Amino acid sequence: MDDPAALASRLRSAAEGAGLAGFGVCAADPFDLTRTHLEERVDAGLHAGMRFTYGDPATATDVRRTHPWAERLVVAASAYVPEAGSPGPAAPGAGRIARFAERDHYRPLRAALGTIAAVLEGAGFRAAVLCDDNRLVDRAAAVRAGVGWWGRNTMVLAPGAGPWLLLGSVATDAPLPPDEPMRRDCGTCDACGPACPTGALGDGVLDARRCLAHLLQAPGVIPAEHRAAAGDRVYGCDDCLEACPPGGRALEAAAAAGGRGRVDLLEFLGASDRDLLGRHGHWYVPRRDPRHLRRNALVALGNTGGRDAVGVAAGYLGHRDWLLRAHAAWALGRLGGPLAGAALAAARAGERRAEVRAEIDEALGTLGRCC
Ligand code: B12
Repeated sequence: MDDPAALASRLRSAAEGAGLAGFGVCAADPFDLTRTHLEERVDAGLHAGMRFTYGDPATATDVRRTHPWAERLVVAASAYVPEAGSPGPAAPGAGRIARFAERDHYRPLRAALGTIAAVLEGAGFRAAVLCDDNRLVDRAAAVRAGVGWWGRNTMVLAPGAGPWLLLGSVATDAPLPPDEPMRRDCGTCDACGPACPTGALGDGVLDARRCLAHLLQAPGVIPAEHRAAAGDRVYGCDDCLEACPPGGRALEAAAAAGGRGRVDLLEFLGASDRDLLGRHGHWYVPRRDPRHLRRNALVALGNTGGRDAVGVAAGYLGHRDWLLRAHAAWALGRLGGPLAGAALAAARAGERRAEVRAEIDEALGTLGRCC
Protein backbone atom coordinates (compact mmCIF):
# COMPACT_ATOMS: atom_id res chain seq x y z
CA MET A 1 0.00 0.00 0.00
CA ASP A 2 1.27 3.48 -0.96
CA ASP A 3 2.37 5.69 1.86
CA PRO A 4 -0.04 8.64 2.11
CA ALA A 5 2.40 11.19 0.61
CA ALA A 6 3.08 8.95 -2.40
CA LEU A 7 -0.66 8.38 -2.87
CA ALA A 8 -1.28 12.13 -2.70
CA SER A 9 1.24 12.80 -5.45
CA ARG A 10 -0.28 10.00 -7.56
CA LEU A 11 -3.64 11.71 -7.16
CA ARG A 12 -2.17 15.08 -8.10
CA SER A 13 -0.66 13.58 -11.27
CA ALA A 14 -4.03 12.00 -12.10
CA ALA A 15 -5.65 15.43 -11.63
CA GLU A 16 -3.09 17.12 -13.87
CA GLY A 17 -3.48 14.32 -16.39
CA ALA A 18 -7.23 14.99 -16.41
CA GLY A 19 -6.58 18.66 -17.21
CA LEU A 20 -7.81 20.03 -13.89
CA ALA A 21 -6.87 23.64 -13.06
CA GLY A 22 -6.73 23.17 -9.29
CA PHE A 23 -6.09 20.37 -6.79
CA GLY A 24 -5.71 20.20 -3.03
CA VAL A 25 -6.36 18.09 0.04
CA CYS A 26 -7.92 19.16 3.35
CA ALA A 27 -9.24 17.63 6.56
CA ALA A 28 -12.91 16.60 6.47
CA ASP A 29 -13.61 18.42 9.74
CA PRO A 30 -16.77 20.54 9.95
CA PHE A 31 -16.78 24.04 8.34
CA ASP A 32 -18.15 25.85 11.39
CA LEU A 33 -17.78 29.42 10.13
CA THR A 34 -19.58 28.55 6.90
CA ARG A 35 -22.36 26.90 8.88
CA THR A 36 -22.78 30.17 10.79
CA HIS A 37 -22.84 32.14 7.54
CA LEU A 38 -25.47 29.83 6.04
CA GLU A 39 -27.66 30.10 9.14
CA GLU A 40 -27.24 33.88 9.26
CA ARG A 41 -28.21 34.18 5.58
CA VAL A 42 -31.29 32.05 6.15
CA ASP A 43 -32.28 34.11 9.21
CA ALA A 44 -31.82 37.32 7.21
CA GLY A 45 -33.71 35.94 4.19
CA LEU A 46 -30.66 36.47 1.95
CA HIS A 47 -31.05 32.90 0.66
CA ALA A 48 -34.30 33.92 -1.07
CA GLY A 49 -35.98 30.72 0.12
CA MET A 50 -33.48 28.48 -1.69
CA ARG A 51 -32.99 24.91 -0.46
CA PHE A 52 -29.66 23.55 -1.76
CA THR A 53 -27.07 23.88 1.03
CA TYR A 54 -29.23 26.51 2.78
CA GLY A 55 -31.82 23.80 3.43
CA ASP A 56 -29.63 21.97 5.97
CA PRO A 57 -26.54 23.99 6.94
CA ALA A 58 -25.40 21.45 9.58
CA THR A 59 -25.22 18.65 7.00
CA ALA A 60 -23.82 20.84 4.18
CA THR A 61 -20.87 21.89 6.37
CA ASP A 62 -20.05 18.54 8.00
CA VAL A 63 -19.39 15.78 5.48
CA ARG A 64 -19.14 13.20 8.25
CA ARG A 65 -22.89 13.49 8.82
CA THR A 66 -23.36 11.73 5.46
CA HIS A 67 -19.93 10.00 5.16
CA PRO A 68 -18.96 9.11 8.77
CA TRP A 69 -15.72 7.47 7.59
CA ALA A 70 -14.42 10.62 5.83
CA GLU A 71 -10.96 11.78 6.92
CA ARG A 72 -10.00 13.97 3.99
CA LEU A 73 -11.51 15.87 1.10
CA VAL A 74 -9.59 15.76 -2.17
CA VAL A 75 -10.70 18.95 -3.89
CA ALA A 76 -10.52 19.67 -7.62
CA ALA A 77 -11.20 22.72 -9.77
CA SER A 78 -11.99 22.71 -13.48
CA ALA A 79 -11.54 25.87 -15.56
CA TYR A 80 -14.30 26.38 -18.15
CA VAL A 81 -12.95 29.63 -19.59
CA PRO A 82 -11.53 30.24 -22.22
CA GLU A 83 -13.11 27.00 -23.56
CA ALA A 84 -16.64 28.40 -23.03
CA GLY A 85 -15.85 31.30 -25.32
CA SER A 86 -17.79 34.55 -25.12
CA PRO A 87 -21.39 35.34 -26.06
CA GLY A 88 -20.24 38.32 -28.14
CA PRO A 89 -22.18 41.58 -28.53
CA ALA A 90 -25.88 41.88 -27.60
CA ALA A 91 -28.30 41.80 -30.54
CA PRO A 92 -32.07 42.13 -31.01
CA GLY A 93 -33.78 38.80 -30.33
CA ALA A 94 -30.61 37.17 -29.01
CA GLY A 95 -30.61 35.61 -25.53
CA ARG A 96 -27.47 35.04 -23.45
CA ILE A 97 -26.35 32.01 -21.42
CA ALA A 98 -23.75 32.34 -18.67
CA ARG A 99 -20.46 30.66 -19.62
CA PHE A 100 -20.66 27.86 -17.01
CA ALA A 101 -23.85 26.63 -18.67
CA GLU A 102 -23.29 27.19 -22.42
CA ARG A 103 -22.65 23.42 -22.36
CA ASP A 104 -22.30 20.89 -19.51
CA HIS A 105 -18.96 22.02 -18.09
CA TYR A 106 -19.50 19.83 -15.00
CA ARG A 107 -19.10 16.69 -17.14
CA PRO A 108 -15.24 16.81 -17.45
CA LEU A 109 -14.98 17.72 -13.75
CA ARG A 110 -17.16 14.79 -12.66
CA ALA A 111 -15.13 12.47 -14.91
CA ALA A 112 -11.87 13.68 -13.33
CA LEU A 113 -13.32 13.28 -9.82
CA GLY A 114 -14.32 9.74 -10.80
CA THR A 115 -10.71 9.05 -11.82
CA ILE A 116 -9.46 10.35 -8.47
CA ALA A 117 -11.99 8.17 -6.62
CA ALA A 118 -10.89 5.13 -8.63
CA VAL A 119 -7.22 5.70 -7.70
CA LEU A 120 -8.21 5.91 -4.03
CA GLU A 121 -10.34 2.75 -4.21
CA GLY A 122 -7.53 1.03 -6.10
CA ALA A 123 -5.29 1.82 -3.15
CA GLY A 124 -7.82 0.19 -0.79
CA PHE A 125 -9.57 3.28 0.54
CA ARG A 126 -13.17 4.44 0.48
CA ALA A 127 -14.08 7.30 -1.84
CA ALA A 128 -17.25 9.28 -2.67
CA VAL A 129 -17.60 12.10 -5.22
CA LEU A 130 -19.38 15.27 -4.06
CA CYS A 131 -19.82 17.95 -6.74
CA ASP A 132 -22.54 20.63 -6.71
CA ASP A 133 -24.14 18.44 -4.06
CA ASN A 134 -26.14 19.75 -1.09
CA ARG A 135 -24.09 17.59 1.29
CA LEU A 136 -21.00 19.82 0.91
CA VAL A 137 -20.29 23.53 0.42
CA ASP A 138 -17.79 23.14 -2.43
CA ARG A 139 -16.23 26.57 -1.95
CA ALA A 140 -15.44 25.99 1.75
CA ALA A 141 -13.54 22.79 0.90
CA ALA A 142 -11.70 24.50 -1.97
CA VAL A 143 -10.52 27.36 0.26
CA ARG A 144 -9.40 25.05 3.09
CA ALA A 145 -7.54 22.81 0.57
CA GLY A 146 -5.62 25.77 -0.89
CA VAL A 147 -7.28 25.52 -4.33
CA GLY A 148 -8.24 29.20 -4.22
CA TRP A 149 -9.27 32.17 -2.09
CA TRP A 150 -12.74 33.56 -1.30
CA GLY A 151 -13.43 36.60 -3.42
CA ARG A 152 -15.68 39.55 -2.66
CA ASN A 153 -18.04 38.23 -5.32
CA THR A 154 -18.25 35.11 -3.05
CA MET A 155 -16.53 33.14 -5.83
CA VAL A 156 -13.47 31.00 -5.15
CA LEU A 157 -10.71 32.59 -7.21
CA ALA A 158 -7.45 30.98 -8.32
CA PRO A 159 -4.35 32.38 -10.04
CA GLY A 160 -4.69 32.22 -13.83
CA ALA A 161 -8.34 31.22 -13.95
CA GLY A 162 -9.74 33.80 -11.51
CA PRO A 163 -13.43 32.95 -10.84
CA TRP A 164 -13.91 30.81 -13.98
CA LEU A 165 -13.76 27.53 -12.06
CA LEU A 166 -16.18 24.75 -11.18
CA LEU A 167 -15.43 22.86 -7.98
CA GLY A 168 -15.89 19.36 -6.62
CA SER A 169 -14.45 16.97 -4.05
CA VAL A 170 -13.85 13.31 -3.25
CA ALA A 171 -14.42 12.34 0.37
CA THR A 172 -12.04 9.58 1.50
CA ASP A 173 -10.73 7.74 4.57
CA ALA A 174 -7.19 7.86 3.19
CA PRO A 175 -4.93 9.74 5.70
CA LEU A 176 -3.49 12.02 2.97
CA PRO A 177 -1.24 14.95 3.98
CA PRO A 178 -3.40 18.12 3.88
CA ASP A 179 -2.40 21.22 1.87
CA GLU A 180 -2.25 24.75 3.30
CA PRO A 181 -4.94 27.35 2.48
CA MET A 182 -3.81 30.13 0.10
CA ARG A 183 -2.65 33.35 1.76
CA ARG A 184 -4.48 35.56 -0.72
CA ASP A 185 -7.45 37.90 -0.65
CA CYS A 186 -8.93 40.64 -2.83
CA GLY A 187 -7.02 43.42 -1.10
CA THR A 188 -8.56 46.78 -1.97
CA CYS A 189 -10.19 45.56 -5.21
CA ASP A 190 -13.98 45.83 -5.21
CA ALA A 191 -14.66 45.71 -8.95
CA CYS A 192 -17.43 43.11 -8.56
CA GLY A 193 -19.76 45.05 -6.25
CA PRO A 194 -20.55 47.94 -8.63
CA ALA A 195 -20.63 45.56 -11.61
CA CYS A 196 -23.66 43.71 -10.27
CA PRO A 197 -26.69 44.94 -12.30
CA THR A 198 -29.00 44.68 -9.26
CA GLY A 199 -26.68 45.55 -6.38
CA ALA A 200 -26.84 42.04 -4.94
CA LEU A 201 -23.22 42.04 -3.70
CA GLY A 202 -22.05 43.63 -0.46
CA ASP A 203 -18.41 42.99 0.56
CA GLY A 204 -18.34 39.21 0.23
CA VAL A 205 -22.04 38.69 0.99
CA LEU A 206 -24.59 37.91 -1.72
CA ASP A 207 -28.28 38.82 -1.41
CA ALA A 208 -29.76 36.08 -3.57
CA ARG A 209 -33.14 37.90 -3.68
CA ARG A 210 -31.48 40.37 -6.06
CA CYS A 211 -29.08 37.98 -7.83
CA LEU A 212 -30.09 37.44 -11.46
CA ALA A 213 -28.48 34.00 -11.48
CA HIS A 214 -30.94 33.03 -8.74
CA LEU A 215 -33.97 34.87 -10.13
CA LEU A 216 -33.58 33.16 -13.52
CA GLN A 217 -33.49 29.68 -11.98
CA ALA A 218 -36.11 30.26 -9.27
CA PRO A 219 -39.75 29.19 -9.72
CA GLY A 220 -42.60 31.67 -10.15
CA VAL A 221 -42.78 35.33 -11.11
CA ILE A 222 -39.57 37.27 -11.75
CA PRO A 223 -39.90 40.42 -9.58
CA ALA A 224 -40.86 43.31 -11.88
CA GLU A 225 -38.17 45.56 -10.41
CA HIS A 226 -35.43 43.24 -11.71
CA ARG A 227 -36.78 42.38 -15.17
CA ALA A 228 -35.14 45.23 -17.07
CA ALA A 229 -31.81 44.47 -15.37
CA ALA A 230 -32.11 40.87 -16.56
CA GLY A 231 -31.43 42.22 -20.03
CA ASP A 232 -30.79 39.46 -22.57
CA ARG A 233 -29.99 36.80 -19.96
CA VAL A 234 -31.83 33.49 -20.32
CA TYR A 235 -29.79 31.48 -17.76
CA GLY A 236 -27.14 32.47 -15.20
CA CYS A 237 -25.24 35.75 -14.88
CA ASP A 238 -21.51 36.38 -15.29
CA ASP A 239 -21.30 40.07 -14.45
CA CYS A 240 -19.50 39.79 -11.10
CA LEU A 241 -17.12 37.29 -12.69
CA GLU A 242 -16.43 39.37 -15.82
CA ALA A 243 -15.50 42.31 -13.59
CA CYS A 244 -12.98 40.20 -11.63
CA PRO A 245 -9.35 41.14 -12.56
CA PRO A 246 -7.80 37.72 -11.72
CA GLY A 247 -10.01 36.25 -14.48
CA GLY A 248 -9.12 38.93 -17.04
CA ARG A 249 -6.57 36.98 -19.08
CA ALA A 250 -8.83 33.93 -19.34
CA LEU A 251 -11.66 36.20 -20.45
CA GLU A 252 -9.52 37.78 -23.19
CA ALA A 253 -8.63 34.32 -24.47
CA ALA A 254 -12.34 33.43 -24.37
CA ALA A 255 -13.19 36.48 -26.49
CA ALA A 256 -10.72 35.17 -29.06
CA ALA A 257 -12.35 31.73 -28.84
CA GLY A 258 -15.46 33.24 -30.33
CA GLY A 259 -19.20 33.12 -29.87
CA ARG A 260 -20.96 30.60 -27.76
CA GLY A 261 -23.69 31.11 -25.22
CA ARG A 262 -26.29 32.78 -27.43
CA VAL A 263 -29.79 31.58 -28.28
CA ASP A 264 -32.27 32.83 -30.90
CA LEU A 265 -35.16 33.86 -28.64
CA LEU A 266 -37.86 33.41 -31.28
CA GLU A 267 -36.62 29.93 -32.10
CA PHE A 268 -36.32 29.19 -28.36
CA LEU A 269 -39.92 30.35 -27.68
CA GLY A 270 -41.12 28.29 -30.66
CA ALA A 271 -39.36 25.11 -29.56
CA SER A 272 -41.15 22.19 -27.87
CA ASP A 273 -40.73 21.45 -24.16
CA ARG A 274 -38.93 18.28 -25.12
CA ASP A 275 -36.45 20.16 -27.30
CA LEU A 276 -35.77 22.79 -24.65
CA LEU A 277 -35.05 20.20 -21.99
CA GLY A 278 -33.11 18.13 -24.48
CA ARG A 279 -30.82 21.05 -25.30
CA HIS A 280 -30.55 22.54 -21.82
CA GLY A 281 -31.01 19.49 -19.61
CA HIS A 282 -27.83 20.36 -17.67
CA TRP A 283 -29.40 23.61 -16.40
CA TYR A 284 -31.10 23.76 -13.01
CA VAL A 285 -34.78 24.11 -13.98
CA PRO A 286 -37.32 24.02 -11.10
CA ARG A 287 -39.32 20.80 -11.26
CA ARG A 288 -37.71 20.25 -14.68
CA ASP A 289 -40.53 22.44 -16.02
CA PRO A 290 -39.46 24.41 -19.14
CA ARG A 291 -42.10 27.08 -18.37
CA HIS A 292 -39.28 28.78 -16.42
CA LEU A 293 -37.08 28.85 -19.52
CA ARG A 294 -39.89 30.34 -21.62
CA ARG A 295 -40.53 32.89 -18.86
CA ASN A 296 -36.86 33.97 -18.97
CA ALA A 297 -36.91 34.12 -22.78
CA LEU A 298 -40.03 36.33 -22.78
CA VAL A 299 -38.36 38.80 -20.44
CA ALA A 300 -35.21 38.78 -22.58
CA LEU A 301 -37.37 39.31 -25.69
CA GLY A 302 -39.00 42.32 -24.03
CA ASN A 303 -35.54 43.71 -23.29
CA THR A 304 -33.89 43.01 -26.65
CA GLY A 305 -36.75 43.41 -29.14
CA GLY A 306 -36.11 42.38 -32.75
CA ARG A 307 -38.07 41.15 -35.75
CA ASP A 308 -41.45 39.61 -34.83
CA ALA A 309 -40.84 40.18 -31.10
CA VAL A 310 -44.27 41.79 -30.66
CA GLY A 311 -45.97 39.03 -32.64
CA VAL A 312 -44.38 36.22 -30.67
CA ALA A 313 -44.98 37.88 -27.30
CA ALA A 314 -48.59 38.60 -28.28
CA GLY A 315 -48.97 34.92 -29.14
CA TYR A 316 -48.04 34.05 -25.56
CA LEU A 317 -50.94 36.21 -24.28
CA GLY A 318 -53.10 33.22 -25.25
CA HIS A 319 -50.89 30.59 -23.63
CA ARG A 320 -52.58 28.14 -21.23
CA ASP A 321 -49.94 28.94 -18.57
CA TRP A 322 -50.74 32.16 -16.66
CA LEU A 323 -47.07 32.64 -15.71
CA LEU A 324 -46.15 32.98 -19.39
CA ARG A 325 -49.14 35.22 -20.14
CA ALA A 326 -48.03 37.50 -17.29
CA HIS A 327 -44.42 37.81 -18.49
CA ALA A 328 -45.59 38.17 -22.11
CA ALA A 329 -47.73 41.13 -21.03
CA TRP A 330 -44.71 42.72 -19.39
CA ALA A 331 -42.60 42.11 -22.50
CA LEU A 332 -45.23 43.83 -24.69
CA GLY A 333 -45.26 46.83 -22.35
CA ARG A 334 -41.50 46.93 -22.74
CA LEU A 335 -41.52 46.54 -26.54
CA GLY A 336 -44.21 49.18 -26.95
CA GLY A 337 -45.91 50.32 -30.14
CA PRO A 338 -49.51 50.21 -31.41
CA LEU A 339 -49.53 46.47 -32.15
CA ALA A 340 -48.38 45.70 -28.61
CA GLY A 341 -51.06 47.99 -27.21
CA ALA A 342 -53.76 46.44 -29.33
CA ALA A 343 -52.76 42.89 -28.35
CA LEU A 344 -52.76 43.80 -24.67
CA ALA A 345 -56.16 45.50 -24.84
CA ALA A 346 -57.66 42.54 -26.71
CA ALA A 347 -56.28 40.04 -24.20
CA ARG A 348 -57.44 42.12 -21.23
CA ALA A 349 -61.11 41.50 -22.01
CA GLY A 350 -60.93 37.71 -21.65
CA GLU A 351 -58.14 37.33 -19.08
CA ARG A 352 -59.30 35.21 -16.10
CA ARG A 353 -56.21 35.52 -13.79
CA ALA A 354 -55.97 38.62 -11.60
CA GLU A 355 -52.16 38.50 -11.67
CA VAL A 356 -52.16 38.59 -15.46
CA ARG A 357 -54.77 41.34 -15.62
CA ALA A 358 -52.54 43.38 -13.29
CA GLU A 359 -49.53 42.84 -15.58
CA ILE A 360 -51.63 43.82 -18.62
CA ASP A 361 -52.87 46.98 -16.89
CA GLU A 362 -49.31 47.86 -15.87
CA ALA A 363 -48.13 47.34 -19.45
CA LEU A 364 -51.01 49.34 -20.91
CA GLY A 365 -50.16 52.07 -18.40
CA THR A 366 -46.57 52.02 -19.63
CA LEU A 367 -47.89 52.53 -23.16
CA GLY A 368 -50.00 55.43 -21.94
CA ARG A 369 -53.21 53.49 -22.72
CA CYS A 370 -55.73 52.70 -20.02
CA CYS A 371 -57.53 49.36 -19.90
C1 B12 B 1 -26.72 28.06 -3.69
C2 B12 B 1 -25.75 28.26 -4.87
C3 B12 B 1 -25.92 29.39 -5.69
C4 B12 B 1 -26.91 30.49 -5.35
C5 B12 B 1 -26.37 31.36 -4.20
C6 B12 B 1 -24.90 31.69 -4.35
C7 B12 B 1 -24.20 31.99 -3.00
N1 B12 B 1 -23.24 32.89 -3.08
O1 B12 B 1 -24.55 31.38 -2.03
C8 B12 B 1 -27.05 31.21 -6.72
C9 B12 B 1 -28.21 30.58 -7.50
C10 B12 B 1 -27.26 32.72 -6.63
C11 B12 B 1 -25.75 30.82 -7.39
C12 B12 B 1 -25.18 31.56 -8.42
C13 B12 B 1 -24.00 31.22 -9.02
N2 B12 B 1 -23.32 30.07 -8.88
CO1 B12 B 1 -23.77 28.74 -7.55
N3 B12 B 1 -23.91 27.40 -6.17
C14 B12 B 1 -24.70 27.35 -5.12
C15 B12 B 1 -24.36 26.11 -4.28
C16 B12 B 1 -25.40 25.05 -4.57
C17 B12 B 1 -24.29 26.35 -2.75
C18 B12 B 1 -23.47 27.62 -2.40
C19 B12 B 1 -23.46 27.84 -0.90
O2 B12 B 1 -23.50 26.92 -0.11
N4 B12 B 1 -23.41 29.08 -0.50
C20 B12 B 1 -23.38 29.36 0.92
C21 B12 B 1 -22.91 30.77 1.19
C22 B12 B 1 -22.90 31.06 2.68
O3 B12 B 1 -21.59 30.83 0.68
P1 B12 B 1 -21.03 32.13 0.00
O4 B12 B 1 -22.10 32.96 -0.56
O5 B12 B 1 -19.93 31.72 -0.87
O6 B12 B 1 -20.53 32.90 1.29
C23 B12 B 1 -19.20 32.91 1.69
C24 B12 B 1 -18.61 34.29 1.58
O7 B12 B 1 -19.63 35.23 1.84
C25 B12 B 1 -17.54 34.25 2.63
N5 B12 B 1 -17.47 35.53 3.30
C26 B12 B 1 -18.16 35.90 4.39
N6 B12 B 1 -17.85 37.18 4.71
C27 B12 B 1 -16.93 37.60 3.81
C28 B12 B 1 -16.24 38.82 3.66
C29 B12 B 1 -15.34 38.94 2.59
C30 B12 B 1 -14.61 40.25 2.40
C31 B12 B 1 -15.12 37.86 1.70
C32 B12 B 1 -14.15 38.02 0.57
C33 B12 B 1 -15.81 36.65 1.85
C34 B12 B 1 -16.70 36.53 2.89
O8 B12 B 1 -17.90 33.28 3.60
C35 B12 B 1 -19.10 32.62 3.18
C36 B12 B 1 -19.03 31.13 3.43
O9 B12 B 1 -18.65 30.86 4.73
C37 B12 B 1 -22.91 25.75 -4.81
C38 B12 B 1 -22.62 24.22 -4.87
C39 B12 B 1 -22.25 23.66 -3.49
N7 B12 B 1 -22.82 22.52 -3.18
O10 B12 B 1 -21.48 24.27 -2.77
C40 B12 B 1 -22.89 26.38 -6.22
C41 B12 B 1 -21.62 27.15 -6.63
C42 B12 B 1 -21.21 28.07 -5.49
N8 B12 B 1 -22.06 27.98 -7.73
C43 B12 B 1 -21.17 28.15 -8.66
C44 B12 B 1 -21.31 29.01 -9.80
C45 B12 B 1 -20.34 28.82 -10.96
C46 B12 B 1 -22.30 29.99 -9.81
C47 B12 B 1 -22.44 31.15 -10.84
C48 B12 B 1 -21.14 31.80 -11.29
C49 B12 B 1 -23.24 30.66 -12.06
C50 B12 B 1 -23.64 31.78 -13.03
N9 B12 B 1 -22.74 32.25 -13.85
O11 B12 B 1 -24.77 32.21 -12.98
C51 B12 B 1 -23.30 32.17 -10.01
C52 B12 B 1 -22.38 33.12 -9.17
C53 B12 B 1 -23.13 34.03 -8.23
C54 B12 B 1 -22.27 34.34 -6.98
N10 B12 B 1 -21.61 35.48 -7.05
O12 B12 B 1 -22.24 33.51 -6.08
C55 B12 B 1 -19.90 27.37 -8.35
C56 B12 B 1 -18.83 28.40 -7.85
C57 B12 B 1 -17.41 27.98 -8.18
C58 B12 B 1 -16.41 29.04 -7.66
N11 B12 B 1 -15.33 29.26 -8.41
O13 B12 B 1 -16.63 29.66 -6.62
C59 B12 B 1 -20.40 26.35 -7.25
C60 B12 B 1 -19.36 25.98 -6.18
C61 B12 B 1 -20.84 25.08 -7.99
C62 B12 B 1 -19.65 24.15 -8.35
N12 B12 B 1 -19.67 22.96 -7.83
O14 B12 B 1 -18.75 24.56 -9.04
N13 B12 B 1 -25.23 29.69 -6.84
